[in-house]
Amino acid sequence: MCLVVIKKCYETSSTGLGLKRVSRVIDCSIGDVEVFSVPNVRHLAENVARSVFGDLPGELVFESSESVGYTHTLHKFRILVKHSKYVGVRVVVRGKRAIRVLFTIPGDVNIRPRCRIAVYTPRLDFFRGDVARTTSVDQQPRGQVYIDLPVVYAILGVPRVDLSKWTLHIEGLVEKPVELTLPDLYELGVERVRIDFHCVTGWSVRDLEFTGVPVEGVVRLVRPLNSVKWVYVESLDRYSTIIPYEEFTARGVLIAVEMNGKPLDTLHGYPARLVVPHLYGWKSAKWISRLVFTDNYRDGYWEALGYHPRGRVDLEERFKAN
Ligand SMILES: Nc1nc2c(c(=O)[nH]1)N[C@H]1C(S)=C(S)[C@@H](COP(=O)(O)O)O[C@H]1N2
Ligand SMILES: [Mo]
Repeated sequence: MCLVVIKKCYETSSTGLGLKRVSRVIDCSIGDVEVFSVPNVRHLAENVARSVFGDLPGELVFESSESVGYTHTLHKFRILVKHSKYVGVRVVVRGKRAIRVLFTIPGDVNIRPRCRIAVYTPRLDFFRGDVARTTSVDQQPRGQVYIDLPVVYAILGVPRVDLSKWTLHIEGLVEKPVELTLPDLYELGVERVRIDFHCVTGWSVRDLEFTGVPVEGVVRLVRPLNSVKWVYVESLDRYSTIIPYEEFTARGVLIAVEMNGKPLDTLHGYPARLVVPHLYGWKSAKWISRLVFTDNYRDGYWEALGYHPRGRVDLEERFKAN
């Protein structure tokens, strides 16, 4: 148990984390470490922390554990630094094996990794063959429990929206970048869909109705270049996420402007949000302000905290695997 093999350390980042006073995230993938209890996991976290940072600035204490689906558990700890500052520690456990340890470091805490930092690049076999043909996920997905209503999340707070100033920028590697108002979106033609929605934490909701612009309409308008591999999404609250281009253009993906026949309410993303039914809910960014077509992977908010670059529900892609 004491022998920890750190396979790779990545530095990951998202602008949104700045609002949480985090300036660096160090994400270590570790080889096959079996853990049986929280004290076990704490010991492991401490070992990894020492090999990454050397001497620790304070004690490493337990904060909480939560299950993520049936397969994963996220254990949170803190390395206490004086004056109530701390470095956050997240250990991702799949089954009985710890697979990654992440450290969230505030700007005013002086602690530096001594290990070599690699650049995280998702495996490119994503782009070979197993692209979803449909956004509907049949039956009850593994590790999900159905509840009646979606839980509202606003990890960076609910932004104030002034519709007279709001536009959606669609840009990057495209022939014709555009900036769209809400009436512009309606003019592109909206469609109504009924979908099941799946949050990575394990809840799902059946039969939500959304109205919005199918992504095909947007793609026809801006004409992405052949080199595009990802769509990076930014929101007014500085939330962000990233979606493989193939999944973004799957049938049924919407830039939604209505839910249950009424404009989205403030909490659900007014004036516009993404609805990507076949990917876990964190990819369905609310209060969107910018879509950037790109050939480069880059973490969004949750991806920077270890969550999967793609997040397919049918494949249970909850956390990064390499
Ligand atoms: N801007 C923004 N978009 C977001 C989130 C968020 O915190 N901020 N949470 C995500 C997560 S984790 C989920 S499950 C869904 C939840 O959608 P709802 O709040 O409409 O139920 O929104 C996603 N989009
Ligand atoms: Mo979620």
